[in-house]
Amino acid sequence: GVLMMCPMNNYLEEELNKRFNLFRYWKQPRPSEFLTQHAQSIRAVVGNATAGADAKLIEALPKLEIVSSFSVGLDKIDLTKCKEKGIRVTNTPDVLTDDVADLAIGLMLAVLRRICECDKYVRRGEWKFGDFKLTSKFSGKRVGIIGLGRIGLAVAKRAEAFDCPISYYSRSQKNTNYKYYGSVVELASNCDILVVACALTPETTHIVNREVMDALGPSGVLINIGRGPHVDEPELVSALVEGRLGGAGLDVFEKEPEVPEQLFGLENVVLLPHVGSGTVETRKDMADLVLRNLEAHFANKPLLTPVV
Ligand code: 8YV
Repeated sequence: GVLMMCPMNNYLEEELNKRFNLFRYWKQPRPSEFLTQHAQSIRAVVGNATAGADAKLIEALPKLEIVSSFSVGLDKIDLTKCKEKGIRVTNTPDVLTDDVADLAIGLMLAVLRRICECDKYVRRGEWKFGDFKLTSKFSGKRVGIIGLGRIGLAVAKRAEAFDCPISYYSRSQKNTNYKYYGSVVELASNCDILVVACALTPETTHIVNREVMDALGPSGVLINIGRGPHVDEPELVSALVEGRLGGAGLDVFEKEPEVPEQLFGLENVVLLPHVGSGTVETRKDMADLVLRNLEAHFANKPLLTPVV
């Protein structure tokens, strides 16, 4: 049996249902009774960025062999526990890199050029009463990236085409010509646009704190396409409300789908409902990767994208 944790993709759900004995966790009225009842038959869990496999779930499923995540992020999976118990883990890297990096650039342009506000201006019929006010140029702005992994590099490559000087922070310096800063505050002090593109771990939780936001400053822009908890959200809200930060483009939030309402009235902010990988093409590729990892596992073949 395969346990799907929450609704994520219709094609994936249909295919899992065709190929395996599929259980839908979110449809269970009594989750803990359900787990006790099927503990002996569930051998795989399919999770995503919303619901993965925490210690409690893993403990409840003694026959669990593999957790296959419909996401590149692994923050909802207890990896230590999986290692301990010999449970394999897979994710969906690479196939979503382009989409997430594209969206990061989209957010930069949307925030600086006020694309969403301009659209509202036209729809509200305000254009006939005067031109929209001037906005800020994107090309040539200094882009700082936290985390130079697959997605961070793809953002860098795109921003380079806009003549943006690139710098980055990561745990260790990478083999690249981009400028390295050994601290996030230093990076933020030396860029105009700061992008969060690292994995969420205990070390990177609130990696963008008040000090970092103040270093970015009143003309700086924060772009978060990582995870909500990378940013101290109450501090972000007050920095934006008080004008200590120039703007923000956010695809992720601390308590999704809750978004701080104080942000709704700010025109220097663009808010997206966690859609970084949300294209028809990429979600299909992610689903196929989950399916192929599960098929490989149950056929005793090498996994395609193993993490553990
Ligand atoms: C997905 C994501 O939003 O890959 C990730 O880490 O956050 C996303 O691609 C999500 O898991 C889709 O359900």
